[in-house]
Amino acid sequence: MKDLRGIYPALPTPMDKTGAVDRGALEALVEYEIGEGVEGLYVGGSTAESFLLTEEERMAVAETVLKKAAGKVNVIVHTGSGGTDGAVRLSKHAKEHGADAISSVPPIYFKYTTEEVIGYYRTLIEEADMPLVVYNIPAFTGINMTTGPARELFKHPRVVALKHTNTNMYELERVLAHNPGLVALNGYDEAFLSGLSMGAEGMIGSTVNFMAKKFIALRAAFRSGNNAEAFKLQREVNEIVETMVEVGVFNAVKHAVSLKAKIECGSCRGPFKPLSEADKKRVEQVLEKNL
Ligand code: MN9
Repeated sequence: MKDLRGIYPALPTPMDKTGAVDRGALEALVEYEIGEGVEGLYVGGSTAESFLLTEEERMAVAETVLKKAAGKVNVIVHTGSGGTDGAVRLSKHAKEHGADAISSVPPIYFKYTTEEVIGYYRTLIEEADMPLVVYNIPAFTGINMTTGPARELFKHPRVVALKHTNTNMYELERVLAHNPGLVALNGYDEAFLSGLSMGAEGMIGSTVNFMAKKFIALRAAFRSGNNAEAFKLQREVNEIVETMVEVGVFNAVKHAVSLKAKIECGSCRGPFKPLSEADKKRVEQVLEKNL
């Protein structure tokens, strides 16, 4: 089993002027991230606008990243979908193309019972025969996997990691305490230091795309016990995150990648609204001050 600990950018999906997926830009981004020293890539998550892409596009994105990464770093492919069948197809596809693990948010929109949610995850694991990273993001899905009976899922031997996109650090610590061997990857970049202090052994984040080195330095400061430095770096991150969330985080990340990595990512699909010129300026200024 691959060691999934580490710092991962949640890759955006670069799009050209017509709104089509730009595979060339995505390849360039994969190369850039590996050069920045990340330990893995997270493909097709929230930042990738996965729920705004067709199944074919999601497969093309996963294939492009897996081929370009060529085993140099871990690749986790998010295969979560509105329904079990689609998620199984995406998971089998990820396996065929060499992903190290699949990952999924719980099934969204309809209100499923906990048994149904756990059943969904079990089906993905069994049908794709893959290790799974549970993507817990209750603010988006309305389902919390780290509290109540849903936590049973973490007992499954092939549930190897949790993407904890939640600021409840007590729940993170409790899930880890009850499931030795489970790897936690922090999901909110603005809470990385808190996550580390409660047992996370890495992170998956949208802002990693353009400041991986800052997160690597933050982790190093934490590990060496330099709390003041770790906190200073987290504060700089948070200045950036605050502005980005205000203007729309996914478009802001795409803009920051075009500035820092010199890779044009285009705009997010609707209903997301493209950044105004004033918003772009705000992003540029906050990066200049804190990067
Ligand atoms: O994948 C991202 N989650 C979401 C991780 O966007 C839902 C985070 O990196 C956030 O974008 C970031 C800003 O809140 O922490």
